Parts: sequence; C-alpha cells; structure tokens
Amino acid sequence: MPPVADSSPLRVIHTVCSHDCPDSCGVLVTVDAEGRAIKLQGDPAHPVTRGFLCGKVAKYLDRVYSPDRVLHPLKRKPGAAKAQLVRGREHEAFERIGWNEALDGIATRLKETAERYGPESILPYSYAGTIALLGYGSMDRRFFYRLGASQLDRTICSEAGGVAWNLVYGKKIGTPTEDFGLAKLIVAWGANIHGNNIHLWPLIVEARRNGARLIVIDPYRTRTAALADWHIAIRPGTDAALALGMMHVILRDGLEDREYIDRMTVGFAQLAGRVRDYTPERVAAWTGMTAGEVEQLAREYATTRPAVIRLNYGVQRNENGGASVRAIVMLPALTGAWKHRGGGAQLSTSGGFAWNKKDVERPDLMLASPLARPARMVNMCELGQALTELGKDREQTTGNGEQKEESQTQEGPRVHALFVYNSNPGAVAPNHNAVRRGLARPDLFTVVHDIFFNDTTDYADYVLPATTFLEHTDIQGAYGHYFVQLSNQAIEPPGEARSNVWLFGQLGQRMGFDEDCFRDTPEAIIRQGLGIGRSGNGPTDNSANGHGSNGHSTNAGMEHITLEELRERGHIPLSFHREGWQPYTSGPVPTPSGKIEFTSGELAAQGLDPLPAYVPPVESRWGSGAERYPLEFLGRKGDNYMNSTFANLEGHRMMEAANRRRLEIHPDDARARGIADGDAVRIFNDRGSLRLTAMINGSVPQGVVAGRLDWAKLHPEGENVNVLTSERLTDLGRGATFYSVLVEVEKA
Ligand SMILES: Nc1nc2c(c(=O)[nH]1)N[C@H]1C(S)=C(S)[C@@H](COP(=O)(O)OP(=O)(O)OC[C@H]3O[C@@H](n4cnc5c(=O)[nH]c(N)nc54)[C@H](O)[C@@H]3O)O[C@H]1N2
Ligand SMILES: Nc1nc2c(c(=O)[nH]1)N[C@H]1C(S)=C(S)[C@@H](COP(=O)(O)OP(=O)(O)OC[C@H]3O[C@@H](n4cnc5c(=O)[nH]c(N)nc54)[C@H](O)[C@@H]3O)O[C@H]1N2
Ligand code: SF4
Ligand SMILES: [Mo]
Repeated sequence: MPPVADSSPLRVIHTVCSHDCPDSCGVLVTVDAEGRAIKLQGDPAHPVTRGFLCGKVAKYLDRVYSPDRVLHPLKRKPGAAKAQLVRGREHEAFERIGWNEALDGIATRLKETAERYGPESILPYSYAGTIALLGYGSMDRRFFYRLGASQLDRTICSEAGGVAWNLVYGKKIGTPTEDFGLAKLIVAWGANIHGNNIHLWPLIVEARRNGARLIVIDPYRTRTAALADWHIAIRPGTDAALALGMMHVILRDGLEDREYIDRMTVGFAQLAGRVRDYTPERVAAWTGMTAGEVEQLAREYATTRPAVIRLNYGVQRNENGGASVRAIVMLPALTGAWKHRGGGAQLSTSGGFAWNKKDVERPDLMLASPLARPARMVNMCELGQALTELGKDREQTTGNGEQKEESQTQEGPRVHALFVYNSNPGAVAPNHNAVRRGLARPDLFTVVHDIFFNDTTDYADYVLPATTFLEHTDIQGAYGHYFVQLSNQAIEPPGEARSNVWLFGQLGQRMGFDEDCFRDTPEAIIRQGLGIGRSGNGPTDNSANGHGSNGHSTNAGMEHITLEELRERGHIPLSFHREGWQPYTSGPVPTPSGKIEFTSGELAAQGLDPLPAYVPPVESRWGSGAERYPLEFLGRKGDNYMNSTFANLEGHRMMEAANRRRLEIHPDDARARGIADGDAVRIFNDRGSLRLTAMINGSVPQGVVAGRLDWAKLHPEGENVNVLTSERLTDLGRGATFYSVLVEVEKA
C-alpha cells in the first residue's frame, strides 16, 4: 500500500482481521510518523468487507494499546499457588524474565518431561485466537510434531458440521457470499448473522429490498431473528427432524427437482423411504412448531427461487449435530436450489482454499521425533478428562451418576505439560470445573502464550507475550468468502511481544531441532503455503524464491496468485470465484461417488446409519436426563465478544452489559419456579452451578434457558456458563456439544 499522499507522514497498511469470524475483513490501518496505529477501517475495495468493521473490531485500538497487555515473558514465583487470580493483580504471582531465560527454561522442562514420561505426555492446546495461516498452524505444528507431543484433535467449534457437509458435498464450498443479494428466500438456520457474520447482512438487506423473505430458525431470538419475516423458535437439537419433515412434504407434494436429482445425486430412493416417517405432525411434536408451520416452511422453501440456506455452526454443537447438518444441507440438492444463482447453501467457504499445508505444518516430522510414529490424539473437547483422568485408572463418568460418556481420546501417558496458545481453555472449554481441576494440578507444567492475562494464564508456570494481527505478517483465507488476503505488519509489537511463528521457531532451535524449517521466515512460510517454488511432487525447497513456478502459486484455485500481486492489491479472489460461478451445477462432486450423497457409503462402512435420522440428544427434553434437569440450556456467545476475546475490555463489556450474568427464561418456566424478572437465580446440573439474574424478555421458548459466555474470573463466583456444559461428543466428527445441556433453575 502506498502512503496516503507523498507528502503525508501517515501510512495506510493492509491487514486482515484474524479473529475467528467468517468475514475475515480486509482492514486498513493508518499509522502515524511515530509508528503508532491511529485508525482502523474496513477495506472499501473488498467486496465482502465493503468498507466497514463490526463493533468489536472498530474499537480495536483499545485492545492493541490496552495498558493491561502482557508485554514481557513472566515466570511464576516460587510458591505462588495455581489458582484464580484477582483481575489487575495477576502480575503479583509472576516475575519478569527475559526471553532467553524463558525459552531456555521451557525447553529444558519440555526435554525433561519428554525423557521421563515420553513426549506424548506433552499436550499442545490451541484453537482460533488467529485464523490466519501462519498464526493458526505452521511453526507450532512443526515444533510439536518434531517433539513427538500428543496431537490435539481441534474439534471444539465445527467438526460435526464440517464432517457432515463433506459427507454430502465432499468439500466445504457453498453459495458465494456476494450472491446472497440475488436470493428471494434466505433461511438463516442456526445462524446469528447480525452477531457473528455481520458482513452478510447488507446482502440480505439488498435481497429484501428486491422482495426476498428472511426466515430464521433458531431457538433464541437473536437480533437477526427479531428482524426476520418469520422466526421459528425451534427446540434445540431437533433440526434433523425439521429438515426431514420438510423433505417429507416436498416429496409428498412432488416439489423436488427430478432432473437435478437424477443428474447430480445418489441415494434418492433410500432418502425418500426414510422421510416417509417424518410426518408434519410428528415433526411438530418434536420441534415445538405446528404441523401447518412445517408444511408452510417446506412449501415456501421448495417453491421460491432462488432459495438459499445460511447454515452456521450453532446447529451442530448438539449431540446429533452431524445428522442435523447432513439433513439440512440435502434440502437444496432435493429442490435443485443450486441451479438458481443466489440459491443453494453456505456452511463455510473454507474448502475453497487449497493451502499447501503439508509444507506449512510438516506432519512428516513426527517420524523424525523420538516416537518415530504418529502421536496419539487428544480431543480438545475432553481437556477436563485429559488433565484429570487420562493415563490414570480410567473410569469415564461425569461424576454425576449419569451414563458413561465414552471418550474418543486415545490411551497413553498422563499429561505432564500443557502448552496453550491461540486459546483460552480456562474460559471456553466445556466442563469448566474439570478443566480447572486439571489446570490447578501442581505437578502440571503449563505455558501460556497470549496477549492478556486471562482465565488460563492464572494457572501458568510461564506466561509469554503474544502479538495482535497488527504486529505480524500473515496470509489468510476465510470461511465466509473466497478471497486470499495478505496481512502486512502495520506496527512494531509493544514491549517484548512476539508472534507464534517466532516463538516456536526459537523454541525449536533451543530444543536442538536442526531441521532448516525451524529457521524459516514468515515470508518463506507464506510462499510454502501458496506452493510458490514447489516443483511438482518432489521435496520442497524451503528457501524457494519463486523460480520454477514463475512466482505463481501452484495450489488449485490459486494458480494466478503471486506474492507481489497480493502485496499490491491486498486481496485476490480464488480463480473459480468469477462473476456468475455457481457450485454444484455440473460435473463431478468431490465425494467418493462423484455425486451429492443422500446416502453415505462411508458411514455404512463404519456400521453407521447411511441416512440422516433424528435421534434426540441424551441431554434434551426427550432424553434420559430430563427428569432431574428439565430445562435445555444454551450457553451462547456474546454479540460483542469473540468467544472469550474482548471480554476484558471495558468498552466491549459496556456494549455487552445488558446480557452479562443474565439467565434468560420463558415466563411459564419462571412462574413455575416462583421467579420474577430481576430475581437472583441459581442454574445447576451435576457438573456445576452458577448464580445469575433472571431476565424474562421473550428471547427463549418454553423449556429453554440461555446465558452468555464470559470470563470466569470476572464473575463474582469465579465461574462461567461452561461449568454446566459437557464433554460428551457429537455423532459425527467428535465435536463439542455446548448446546446439548440440561439444567434446573431455582430462585437463589
Ligand atoms: N460477535 C461474535 N461473532 C462471532 C463469535 C462470537 O463469539 N461473537 N464467534 C465466532 C465463532 S467461534 C464462530 S464458530 C462463528 C459461527 O458462529 P456460530 O457457531 O454459528 O454461533 P453460535 O452463536 O454459537 O450459534 C448460532 C446460533 O445457533 C443457535 N442454536 C443453538 N442451538 C441450536 C439448535 O439446536 N438449532 C438451531 N436451529 N439453532 C441453534 C444459537 O442460539 C445461535 O443464535 O461466529 C464467529 N463470530
Ligand atoms: N459456552 C460456550 N463455550 C464455547 C462456545 C460457545 O458458544 N459457548 N463456542 C466455542 C467455539 S465455537 C469456539 S471456536 C471456541 C473458541 O475458543 P478459543 O479459540 O479459545 O477462542 P477465544 O476465546 O477467542 O480465545 C483465543 C485466545 O487467543 C489469543 N490470541 C489471539 N491472537 C493470538 C496470537 O496471535 N497468538 C497467541 N498465542 N494468542 C493469540 C486471544 O487473546 C485469546 O485469549 O470456544 C468454544 N466455547
Ligand atoms: S471480527 Fe469479523 S466482522 Fe469483525 S472485523 Fe473481524 S472479520 Fe470483520
Ligand atoms: Mo467457533
């Protein structure tokens, strides 16, 4: 990016918001002559960002220049107990040290741990603090693979839905975001567009101006739902029943597209057999709708063109989330909605980005580790069990007498060292009390690399200062659009903050890992990610400088991209994303059959149901736990936070104030418990309990209660909604079940 004007001391730098959000906005940062960022602005040239930022990131300089940032490496003082610390006084438990001492101390301890207990006793724990390519997973992966550490199965967010989508379509590619403006019907299915995906909203406004209707299917009355033409407050975890019921009506009334079905799909006859049982009456009883509403929805969906479904990940954070997503995403294949530009479905666009991850992450280094084999997997949703049970005599119970929860985490040594970065498991992981018991183990060695003190750093032996996206260089795709973007470093990191790439490169060298890849610069890794300089199938030259491929990417869909052009333009669309491109209209689909799969041979081969079905979650009103805990709980994200991120900043807390520490409850459920609006209440199950204030505002249907995710340490009891959530895993993908939770509520 050139200076604003040649005479101006201000520079404008193209960066990319790297928070875990589908929008991946292009962000222009204005930097003054002293090198200080003074303004952030959405890139007006980016077709999805369209020149604006969400409320959270519009205030980003509060975060970057917050006086609370961790600025130096810190080491726990001898004797300081591992326990929740008072906000603002965390420093008292730590002493400032230099990077050299920190890196040497950590490397020594990791070596000792690996020698004594085996390298798999070391567990990395990271998620999506940054979703940019390098920051999310590059040097860190190399480091832990080479070490032979346990592998982390990163399932906390989207695995059930991702696996489900891929079983049907082979790849996470959906309707282009820009085309939503052409739709005549938009169904936001478990998608809080206003809160979580704000850059889709202007396109919906555009579509509605042209006569489109917006239907929201969400148990919670989000702002998106409040603004919809029709809000269906479905009961949590019953979406598969609704989708199959819609198919029942569509097939009964002959509203399917036979031409499309014959040409593009397999398994239609079996699916038709399955949906026969899902009569509108039965579906109504499960979902809380009327049979007439099921009929109306099905007919409106099947007869409006173009019709598009924006499915987000809320639906699949249920025990049966995989089956729900499979059933929902089969709808456009049944009606041929893909044939009409602006129609179809979008869960994620991330499958469009064919990064050369093999060279970026180097899983082959596991073979160079002392293990000389792939390390065991630990599921990140089971962190509580992994820290408290794994490697001990393993009786898998939640400690509450309910059925055994079957763990998918593999056996192996006890976890003796935990390395956390890009995540705040002390706040976001399910079954918080178990997680906290694990983190408090005095024998557990814990390192946390983050920007702030948070619910996890309180338990760390070392706290290391991390950078924001303004302070390092990276490259990024998206899960809500089809543009590759370069994020340039805009400012110097404050204090001694260092990026993930720097940290793990340095640590690798201190561990004595002599592979060249531990000395790669960010630019070299960006080139590797783009496959620039990759010479066919041979081994990659890490010092690749672009020869051999003319400086062009060799990744499918990125062949036209060069680093030079990315530097100049900031964003470049994937090659298939041309005006008028529509997915799934012709040609082979990247599934085993080459077709959109209504039945899955893969599932059948695993002995699973090849068709979607509605199986009520154990933790739902239809499940076995409902007798003791009759209310379904949604521990939702804050519209003004990003999971646990931003929750420490005063401005963001003010925006979120009306919802903090509230328990939203239906008037009937409140009355039955003698609870009035504003009363102090206790919400509990066998995993934990939390004191909140009742709020009766029409946001939830009968039988459902809702609260918001926040930092535990900012609650007077030092807890958050995840004391209630479970480590049980989803039907597909071994994902998290934050929205399959039963509770009871009483007046406190
Ligand atoms: N402001 C803000 N934006 C965010 C985030 C944030 O924390 N705050 N988080 C980011 C992250 S991590 C992600 S994964 C993305 C995507 O975010 P999502 O995963 O889609 O977000 P959620 O809010 O968890 O879920 C979306 C909606 O699904 C609803 N829901 C819950 N259970 C069910 C169900 O059984 N059926 C149906 N139909 N709906 C259900 C919830 O009430 C919610 O309104 O958003 C990102 N963007
Ligand atoms: N109850 C409940 N729990 C939930 C959810 C829910 O809806 N309800 N949502 C779930 C979902 S969908 C998700 S995705 C997870 C999210 O879980 P996480 O990925 O843990 O998300 P965040 O809470 O945003 O924490 C990210 C952390 O990374 C740090 N960070 C940011 N950038 C960098 C960097 O460059 N380097 C390093 N080292 N650190 C960095 C941030 O400061 C922050 O502390 O939470 C899950 N937990
Ligand atoms: S959080 Fe999402 S909407 Fe907000 S600036 Fe970042 S990418 Fe854009
Ligand atoms: Mo997520």
